[in-house]
Amino acid sequence: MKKALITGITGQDGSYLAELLLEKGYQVHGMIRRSSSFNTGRIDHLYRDPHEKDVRLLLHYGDLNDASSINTLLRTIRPDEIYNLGAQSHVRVSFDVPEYTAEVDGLGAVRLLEGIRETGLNTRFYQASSSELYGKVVETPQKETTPFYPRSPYACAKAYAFYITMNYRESYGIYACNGILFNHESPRRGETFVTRKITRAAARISLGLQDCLYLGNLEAKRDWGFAGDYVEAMWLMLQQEQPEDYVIATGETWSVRSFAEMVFQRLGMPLEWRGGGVDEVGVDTKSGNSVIRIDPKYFRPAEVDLLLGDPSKARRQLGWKQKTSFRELVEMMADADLELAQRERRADGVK
Ligand code: NDP
Ligand code: GDR
Repeated sequence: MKKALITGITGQDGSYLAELLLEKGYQVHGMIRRSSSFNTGRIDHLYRDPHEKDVRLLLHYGDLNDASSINTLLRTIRPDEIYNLGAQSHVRVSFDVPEYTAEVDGLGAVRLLEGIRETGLNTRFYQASSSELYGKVVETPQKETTPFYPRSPYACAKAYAFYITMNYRESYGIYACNGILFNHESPRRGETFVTRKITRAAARISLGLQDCLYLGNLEAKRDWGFAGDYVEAMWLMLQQEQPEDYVIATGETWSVRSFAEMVFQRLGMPLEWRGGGVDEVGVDTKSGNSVIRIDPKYFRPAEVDLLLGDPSKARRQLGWKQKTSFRELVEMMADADLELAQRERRADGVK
């Protein structure tokens, strides 16, 4: 039975990847952080008491900032594959905690790679690289050969992780790949990322649980796919003859404004925009209420204006193709958050 170690298993991607690897018959080990509140909500449905028979999902405390915990996990688990998904993954927050972000997102990768090198394990390594590496537009669509231009402490930390992964591959012959993944979303997306923030708020507004949603830059454009499709690409990258780096994207780009329009439309609130700049509002044309307002605190010191990926190498070499369209993604997220808001309203009524 193949053994995989996932860092960041409690996150959006970690939960989908754990599902995929369990389906494929792997024994899945996840590194989790000690937290004073529950942080395993996304994987609770996969978890079984380890005292039961044939349990294939095993969780271990550790931290990407703690090399000793990493080395202990590598020595005891001896994984065939490591997926390094753990990160302080919020770009805006990385401006507030730049040093911490560099530690986890940058040095975390080299701690794992050094662990593989030191223990001499024949472990394949996946690094969660990001389209944020492209940052300021140099060329579109962005592909594996497009130069990087990081625009945030997050992207700078991920640039170090990208190059150290490449360097350990070239220096020590470790099978190590960078997946340069463009934004991918799902009903499990963290609630402070813009897509989920919009679907969550729109659903609550549609049921009268909330009045208004505050956003930052509506003009930013992103290449948004479905996380469930993207974890398949991570696995495929580690099953090839040669380790290489791949862009994973849809090849379409949409603005934050368009995303919001589609979500509010789906939930029965067609939007009209009035005013401009920081005074712009999104009005629900049915109720006449201003349901979207701008709060400059969500603007970033440096913004990534446009991301649009070219996934043709992944299509050609991995046979990977996205299954879920942008519209299907919007509807999946809006519908899931409507259900969640309905449950909240019922729970409120019971109180
Ligand atoms: P999430 O923010 O949902 O999950 C991040 C995970 O990292 C969580 O499990 C978190 O644990 C864990 N983590 C945070 N800090 C540490 C630490 N110090 N040590 C160990 N684990 C830690 O991210 P996603 O699932 O969306 O993304 C997965 C990876 O892919 C990240 O590296 C992200 O930067 C990268 N990426 C994501 C893209 C996207 O669009 N989603 C696109 C490109 C790259 P806890 O639950 O305890 O907080
Ligand atoms: P991003 O995702 O920075 O692309 O990083 P996010 O959803 O945070 O922002 C996307 C764009 O929306 C604009 N925006 C807002 N963003 C947030 N979070 N909140 C708001 O209120 C808001 N209003 C407008 C942002 O300015 C930005 O342009 C994600 C993360 O998952 C990274 O870990 C990953 O590497 C990249 O995607 C690819």
